Amino acid sequence: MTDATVIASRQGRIGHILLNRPKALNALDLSMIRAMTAALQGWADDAAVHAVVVEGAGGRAFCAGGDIRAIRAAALDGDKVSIEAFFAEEYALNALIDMYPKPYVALIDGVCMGGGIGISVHADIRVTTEASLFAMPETAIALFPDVGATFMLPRLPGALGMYLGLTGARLHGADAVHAGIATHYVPKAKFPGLKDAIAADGVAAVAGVAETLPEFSLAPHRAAIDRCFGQDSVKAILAALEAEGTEWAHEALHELRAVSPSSVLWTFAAIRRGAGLDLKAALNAELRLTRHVAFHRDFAEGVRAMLVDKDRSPKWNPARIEDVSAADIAAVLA
Ligand code: QUE
Repeated sequence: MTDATVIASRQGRIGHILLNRPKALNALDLSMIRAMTAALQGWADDAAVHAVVVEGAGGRAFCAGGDIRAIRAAALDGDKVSIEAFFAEEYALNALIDMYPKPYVALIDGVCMGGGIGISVHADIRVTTEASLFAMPETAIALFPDVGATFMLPRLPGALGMYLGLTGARLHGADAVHAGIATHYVPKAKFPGLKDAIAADGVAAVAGVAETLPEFSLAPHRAAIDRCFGQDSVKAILAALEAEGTEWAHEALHELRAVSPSSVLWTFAAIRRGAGLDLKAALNAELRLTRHVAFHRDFAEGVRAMLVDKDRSPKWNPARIEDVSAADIAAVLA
């Protein structure tokens, strides 16, 4: 066994990447981003490699995100260079996956959030199981849905992307296919053999084991999602949710009131802006946004509350969406 956090190997006609940091739910640190990038670049021109397959080790997660604790530590040290390196190289990897010259298959079993979405959603084939769990939960730590999510979310049906990006709502595997975040739904029991089947028969092997989808669990709320999250401002979204008067709307409102108020506002603007950008331009806009957001007091506080002290009781400043000044948000988005 190796203790490398990324294990890249050739297997028949495929290149295989195993994210191997299971205790951190395979969250990406800079060395893993660099190792993945190097493996993909090496296989891009290798005629013997027909496809790349990416998986997470440990059975619990594909990839839970990025090394956000390290970003917080760098921000508290005023270390702009490290923060820039992390996000620039992570987003370059996301773009490389999008433009990759051969099929890239993400086998997503377990948790797939944040940075995990970035190394899967731009892929040609994104396979989920009944145990997959997707989310863009960054408003909870006062970041914003990045890794190309400002490009991806506004392209989901209706206002689903705005709902997912602002609230961090979680989707199970089949729902992720309905939403367009994943492409195939395969029983977890068939996952162990899938890589070998792709190595032997090519990516068509995935369609061979895909199952019919159960119904979209958000189907009963799709109209309300569009009604509420399709509004032209965060203020109007809050008012629409209050007017809705259902349990679903009450829960969505509760989520929006719990996450960073400033983050809700810059996330709304970033997702709106991403609707008009291509992926490269969206990633560039995201990189500029990280230069401000990583140094916002809410980011240090959000990561403290969710990932460092784990008290899950962040003290946001300003504390309410209504108290955030438009000028502060405009400065972050500049
Ligand atoms: C919101 C987030 C993230 C999160 C939790 C949130 C996030 C992220 C992680 C994470 C999870 C496991 C790890 C790790 C980071 O958690 O972006 O290093 O081992 O990366 O509520 O946005």
